Amino acid sequence: FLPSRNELGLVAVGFSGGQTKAGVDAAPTALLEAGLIHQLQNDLNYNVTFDGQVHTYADLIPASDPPHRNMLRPKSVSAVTRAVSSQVYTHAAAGRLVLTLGGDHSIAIGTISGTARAVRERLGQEIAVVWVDAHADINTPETSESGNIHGMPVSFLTGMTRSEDEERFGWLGEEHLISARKLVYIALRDIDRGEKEILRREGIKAFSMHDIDRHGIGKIMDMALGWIGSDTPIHLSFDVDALDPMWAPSTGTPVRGGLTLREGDFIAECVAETGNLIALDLVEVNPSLEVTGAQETVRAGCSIIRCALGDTLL
Ligand code: 4U7
Ligand code: MN
Ligand code: MN
Ligand code: MN
Repeated sequence: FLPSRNELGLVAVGFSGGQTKAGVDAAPTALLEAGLIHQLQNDLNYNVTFDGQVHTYADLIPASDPPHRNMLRPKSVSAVTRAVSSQVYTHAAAGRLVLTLGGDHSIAIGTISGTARAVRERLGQEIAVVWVDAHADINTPETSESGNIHGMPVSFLTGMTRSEDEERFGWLGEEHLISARKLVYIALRDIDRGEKEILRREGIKAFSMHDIDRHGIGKIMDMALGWIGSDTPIHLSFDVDALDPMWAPSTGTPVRGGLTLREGDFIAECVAETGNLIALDLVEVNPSLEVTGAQETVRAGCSIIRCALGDTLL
C-alpha cells in the first residue's frame, strides 16, 4: 500500500483561522506561482493529481463562531480540518503520496487524521509523525495561553484533547488518531510551560535545537528515524518556522536560533531516503509578513518539498 513511487495527490488549503494574522491563506498560491507543480512533474517525474483549486472552504465557515473552551474559532477550524481530512484520506486511500500546502498548522488536524485513517484501514498499522517546528503545537485548549488552535493540533491528534461536540472536533474518531509513541519532534525551541509538562508526562521523543547543536543534524536524524523504525509509514509535518528567520522570515510566529536552510533540506532528504513517506505538509508560510523576505521564504518552502519528495536522492 505504500504510495506508488510517482503518484502524488496535491491539496491546497488557503486557511488562516487557526491563528490571528492574515496572509497565511495566500501561501498555496505563492508556492504554486513559484512553479512548484512544474518542479514536481518535470524535475521529479511525479504524476500530480490536483483539483486546481486553492480551497478556502468559505461555505463551511459559520457566521457566528464564538470562543469555546478557550479556543478561538473552534467551529471554523473543526469544519475545515474535517474537510481536509477527507480530501487527504481520498488521495492516500488511492495510493497517492499526499502533499498539502497550508495554511496555518491547525490544518494538520485534517491531514494527519486523513492519513492515519487510510493507513489503518489499508494496512492495519499506525503511522509515525515527524513534526519539524520551533513549537510543539501540543497545547490543550486548557493549557493554551493564546487560544490559537494552530498551537494545539498534536493534542487533538494524540487523543489528549477530546470533544463530544461534533461541530467542535467531536468528528475525530479513534481511526483518526496517532500514538504519542510514534511522534518525533525536531527543531523545537519555543515550548510553553504546559507543553513541557505534557511532553515529559507522555514521554514524547523530542529533539530541540540544543540537541541539534550538541550532536549535529546527521546524528539527530539517525536517532529520530531509528526511534520510528524502518517499517512504519511516515507523515512529515513541516512548519516553515522551524527554519531560522534568516532563511524564512515570512511566518506568523518566528523564533530566532533555528535550522539553517541546509539543515531543513537535510531533514527532508533523510525522511525521503527511508522510502516510507506517505504524506507531507508544508505550513505557516505567510507572504504578507516581512514582505522583503517573502520570496525567499517561498523558495525555502519549495526546496523542502522537493527534498522530501526525493529530488536529491541518486
Ligand atoms: B505553530 C504558542 F504561545 N505556543 O500556543 C501558542 F507560543 O503552528 C505558539 O507552530 C504556537 O506556528 C505556534 O500560541 C503554532 C505560543
Ligand atoms: Mn507549527
Ligand atoms: Mn511553529
Ligand atoms: Mn508559526
